Order: sequence, then structure tokens, then C-alpha cells
Amino acid sequence: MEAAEVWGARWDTCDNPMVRRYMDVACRKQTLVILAADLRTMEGLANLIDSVGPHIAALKTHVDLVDDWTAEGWGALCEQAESHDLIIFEDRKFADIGPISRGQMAGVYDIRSWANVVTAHGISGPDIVDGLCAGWDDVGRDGGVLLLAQMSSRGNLLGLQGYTDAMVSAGISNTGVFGFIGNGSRATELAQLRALVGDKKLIWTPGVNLVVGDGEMGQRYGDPAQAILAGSDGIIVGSGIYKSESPGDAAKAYADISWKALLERSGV
Ligand code: 5BU
Repeated sequence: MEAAEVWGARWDTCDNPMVRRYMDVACRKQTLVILAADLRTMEGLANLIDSVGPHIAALKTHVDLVDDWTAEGWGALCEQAESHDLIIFEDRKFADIGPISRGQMAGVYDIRSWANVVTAHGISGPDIVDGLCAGWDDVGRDGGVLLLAQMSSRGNLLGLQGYTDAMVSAGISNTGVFGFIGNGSRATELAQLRALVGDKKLIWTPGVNLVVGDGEMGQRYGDPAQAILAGSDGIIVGSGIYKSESPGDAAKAYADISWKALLERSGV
């Protein structure tokens, strides 16, 4: 299946360099699943990546969640992810002013050297995107920023009137912006976000699980197919996969659902 066909207008219109790479990977592997690999040991992560690697398009990390983290071990883990053709996405939720965000791309974890995509809040203003892109530029790499336009957790303040619109206006014309985070747990909110965003940027959505409803500590879950039909381009799934008895089978099930929904949306 041609990527241009399944992604429709977004294939031509999206302007961040990392987007087509994601779209290609998703088509090659027939999956829109982004694994939220929220495990706390390097060994657990390595095993998980190997069991789900063929069924996911991107690996989402929280590098500061790992108890036995070492720079060397992390480098090996990233190589393992790359051998599975995965986009590496650090969900760091940067939020500081531009120059500090640029510096935080370096530091102990040196995120700029291994992540292809990172998340950021736009609360400090639009220059955070340029700061993060300058971080990649410092090591001769390209990347993309996902701005948080919505969140999946209950009571989050991004739902206050005007915030989502302001975030989209601030990010839509910046080529450093890969896309926006939308709320996978509420298809109607997501459809509103898609209407604001148009085809210029991707939307990735956490808060997705085959078991819909309230999760732990304020997390909320919506249905994966509904999220994609409402305009999501990537479903972020964590516990729905890694807590399952067979993560490989669970990842494959989410992959099949996501791919089928994309084909339905694009009408091919
Ligand atoms: P879960 O196990 O599928 O609930 O994991 C969800 C992941 O997505 C977890 O890593 C969160 O940090 C991440 N997340 C989220 O749940 N909701 C949000 O609004 C954002 C990120 Br942004």
C-alpha cells in the first residue's frame, strides 16, 4: 500500500521532516501503535521491545523512569529499537524557556542524540519549539516536537477555554512541530482538535485502551479505532500492551485495529 494513498492530504501537507519517516514506517509495518514503554528496568525494556517490535511504529520512553539506567545500556537499547525500524519518542514534556529547553536536550540523558520526537508544553510560549530544535541542531540531527494541545487525564488544565486553540495557533506554522497530542479518551474532543489542526500536522493520542473508561489515578481511556476515525494518526498504548499476558499478541491486536481504522478513514 502506497503511503501517499493511505495518509491522504497529510502526506503532502505535513511539513516536519520526521513526519514522512513515521508515515512510511507505519505503512511498512501496517501499524499506528506507539508503545508507551513505561517499565523500570533496562532488561524489562529490552525484552518488551523484542516481543512487540514488529507490531509497533514508534517507541515512547520516559528515560527518567528507569532505575538501572546507564548511558551505555541506553545506547544499546536505542540501537535495538532502530533495528526494529522504530521512531524513538521521549515523552519528556519540556516546558521551560527556549534556551533552557535547548540545554535540557543535552545534560545527562542527552535526549537530542537519540530521540526523533519529544513532547513539550507550550505554556512558556512558542519559542520552546525553536529551543528544542536548536538542541537537535547542536548535534547535527533533525527532530520533531509534539505540542500538548489536550491531555488524557481527568481535570487537566489544557481543557480550560481557549488553551487548545491557542496551542494550535502557536504551533501550526512552525516546521519544528511534528504534531499535537490529543486526548485519545474522548473522540468528540479529538474531532474538534482535528478540525482546528487541518492536515498540516499529525495528532498522536494517549489514553487509548481496548478496555475503555477510567484508569488508575485519573487516567481515562477511549477506544483505539474511534480515536483514529476521529483524526488521530498514532495511538499511544502502554499498560494495554505491557501489562497483558502476551505483549506481542496485544501489540498485534492494537496494530490490526489501528491499520484497519486508517484504511477505513482514508477510504482505500
Ligand atoms: P497507559 O499505560 O496506556 O495509560 O500509558 C499512557 C502513557 O502516555 C504514559 O506513558 C503517559 O505518560 C503518557 N501520556 C498520557 O497518558 N496522557 C497524556 O495526556 C500524555 C501522555 Br501528554
